Amino acid sequence: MPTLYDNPRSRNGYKVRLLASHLGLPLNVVTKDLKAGASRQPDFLAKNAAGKVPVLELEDGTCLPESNAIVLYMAEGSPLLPTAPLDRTQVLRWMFFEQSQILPNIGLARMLKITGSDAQRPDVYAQRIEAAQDALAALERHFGIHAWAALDRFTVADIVVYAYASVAEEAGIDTAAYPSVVAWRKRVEALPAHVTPDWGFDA
Ligand SMILES: N[C@@H](CCC(=O)N[C@@H](CS)C(=O)NCC(=O)O)C(=O)O
Repeated sequence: MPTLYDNPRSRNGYKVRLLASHLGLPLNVVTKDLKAGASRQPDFLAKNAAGKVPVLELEDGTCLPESNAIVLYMAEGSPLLPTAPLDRTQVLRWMFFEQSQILPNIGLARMLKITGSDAQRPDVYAQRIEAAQDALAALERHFGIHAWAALDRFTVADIVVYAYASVAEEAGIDTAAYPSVVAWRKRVEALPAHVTPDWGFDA
């Protein structure tokens, strides 16, 4: 069984666990204490030179960092990752958008907020909130006319975008301005295989 190095607060790790639930794939989840610097120890840096979770370690010892790369690897051959070139490119388009527009903005604003650092670094926090609101506005325009992210059905694009779009409130953003995003989040949460972010740690 593959091992996932992760932390319960990591929404990047949650993408992988949420996908594992949708695919019915077993994972051995190992918690890395990020506050204690576990991801920067030599043994972990040998698994991911960037010193970040999540990392998926395969049974042959191969280590795969980067949440979206892990998701692509795990979903290969499943209905959640289309094979037709244009369909797959639509999925990748949202995965790139997530890494460039959603994760760095909602993710950092959330981290500043939940650690209380938003008051110490108000300029950084305000800049990230503004960019996060731009990203949410783009999602609002999309979900105003589309039920799902990439195609006319649920794919891994929905999983990766959901991971941080679902914690906008934790970043300090009022989502009342994004009703179509909220409605799409509810569609994701209503799927039978949906699990909450703490899922997998007691497995
Ligand atoms: N682009 C990476 C980002 C990974 C990342 O930022 N991980 C955070 C937790 S969500 C982390 O490990 N932080 C600890 C550190 O940087 O020491 C991905 O999508 O997996």
